[in-house]
Amino acid sequence: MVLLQNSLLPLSVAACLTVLTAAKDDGAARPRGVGPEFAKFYKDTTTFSCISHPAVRIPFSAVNDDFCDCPDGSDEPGTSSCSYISRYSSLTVADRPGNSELELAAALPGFYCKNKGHRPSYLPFQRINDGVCDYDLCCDGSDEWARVGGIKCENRCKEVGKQWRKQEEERHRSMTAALKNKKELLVDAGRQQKEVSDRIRDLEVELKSQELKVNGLEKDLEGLQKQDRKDASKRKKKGKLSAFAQVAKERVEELRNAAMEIRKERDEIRARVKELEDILSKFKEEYNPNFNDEGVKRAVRSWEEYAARQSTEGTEVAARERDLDAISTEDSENSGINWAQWEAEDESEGDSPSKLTACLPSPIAKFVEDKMHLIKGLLEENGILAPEAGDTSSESQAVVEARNALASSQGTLRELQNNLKNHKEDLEKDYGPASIFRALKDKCVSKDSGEYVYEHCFLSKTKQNPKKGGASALMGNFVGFGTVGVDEVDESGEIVPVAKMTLEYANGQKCWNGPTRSTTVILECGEKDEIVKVMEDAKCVYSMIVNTPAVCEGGEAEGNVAPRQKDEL
Ligand code: MAN
Repeated sequence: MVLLQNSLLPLSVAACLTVLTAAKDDGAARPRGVGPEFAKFYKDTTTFSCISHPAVRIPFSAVNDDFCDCPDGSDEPGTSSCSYISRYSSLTVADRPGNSELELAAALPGFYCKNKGHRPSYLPFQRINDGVCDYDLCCDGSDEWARVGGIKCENRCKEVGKQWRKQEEERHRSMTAALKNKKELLVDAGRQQKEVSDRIRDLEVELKSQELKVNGLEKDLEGLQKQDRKDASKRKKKGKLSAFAQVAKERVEELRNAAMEIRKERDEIRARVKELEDILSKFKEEYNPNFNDEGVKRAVRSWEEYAARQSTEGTEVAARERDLDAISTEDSENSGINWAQWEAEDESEGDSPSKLTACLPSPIAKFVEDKMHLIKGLLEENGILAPEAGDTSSESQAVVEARNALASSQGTLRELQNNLKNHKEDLEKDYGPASIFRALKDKCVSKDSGEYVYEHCFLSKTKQNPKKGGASALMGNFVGFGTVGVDEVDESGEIVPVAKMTLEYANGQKCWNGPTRSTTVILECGEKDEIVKVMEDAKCVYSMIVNTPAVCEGGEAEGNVAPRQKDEL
């Protein structure tokens, strides 16, 4: 409808009267509620073409006549009669057949408030002449131009503007500080990332050299063990011979002592015999053969026979004496037995495998020896062959030391391998845009709220600490980044959904009769890291609003940003 249909409508009358009176300050007169950027559409004061639908033309007098003629509401910039048309969300209006959703999108952002002394803004059309002074968007009070119910909204732009400028200055200062802090975070994150890359490089070098060291020590141990086995085998055999030699030596000693004892007794007896023989010799020489004493003559004859027998044994006795002289000495050469030689004797010739390998060419001998040790080890491990007594206990100090050195070196190698793995995994991990959260990892912030002090440790965990004491509840461990749509009021007062970055924490302490605790941390740009608000959206399902410079826009100038892993490695 172009013409006024209902003259009873007071707003319509007022609208007709004020169609061109409201916005004259930008050089040309503009209908009430039209912002300077839309002035060009209202220049023709005879006919008005709807902005988004220029084919729909109406007399200019129908602009701001409090009746909605244009599908985009552009003919009513200063009244609320087209306010059902949304700027962002489209509506289907059943009583307006033919109007598609697109056609119903509003062409204008709202009612333009000049707000002289402050800053202009657009007020949602439904708030025009609603009897409420909307000083938040229209500090000059121009939205209540019809004075519905006698309301008069005074111009408060001076004080509102002053307050706003103060807030803006603070906001600007805060944003400047936030950006400075963000840059510091970026630099810190870049430095930390570089440290990880450098450490990986160093670890790779260390690992290679440690591998070589372990290989060398393995070979050393192998060689020493082999030598040890040989020595043990020698010792074992030599042991048997030594024991035998020891016993023999002791026995020989006993016999020699006995022989010497007997020789001594014999010499004493000999001395006595000699004494007797001398007596008898003298008796033979001195007796008187003219005395016909048969007994004396028989005794002399017996003596003469005895003396003749003795002289024939002389050489035999001399030889035995020499033997006894030799036996009596402890000097091994003279005693005829070289005990030292027996004790040190290497009887490896008695070792049948060694005997066998000794006949083989050395590479084959080595192969056979290795195989034999392997088979022997297997048989011992499986209980088929009893392990050689003192196999390990008889290990030489050199082998023990080599084994310890190898074990310690292998431990260091394992440590290096784990370290390298952890560092590589860390480098692959998501630390957010430009890896900025690397600089915040494990940093904790807390907030006193109700019965608890809540704690948020970036990329680590969230916690609920009871103020009255008692155990704290883990509200989740970090699982990753996410996004959430949050409704925000934009500059024109419209509620618009905005995507916010989140940090997700899950698998916290089990809730009695409920799920395990979890937290969504919604990140907002702020000068410093702080928890702004904590909510329990459902039983044991929490959300926190956390301010941090890390999500403020900008600041990623070259040099601040952590290099990408690919470039880095
Ligand atoms: C504790 C707190 C609360 C939670 C209840 C559930 O009191 O962790 O946040 O709702 O346990 O029993």
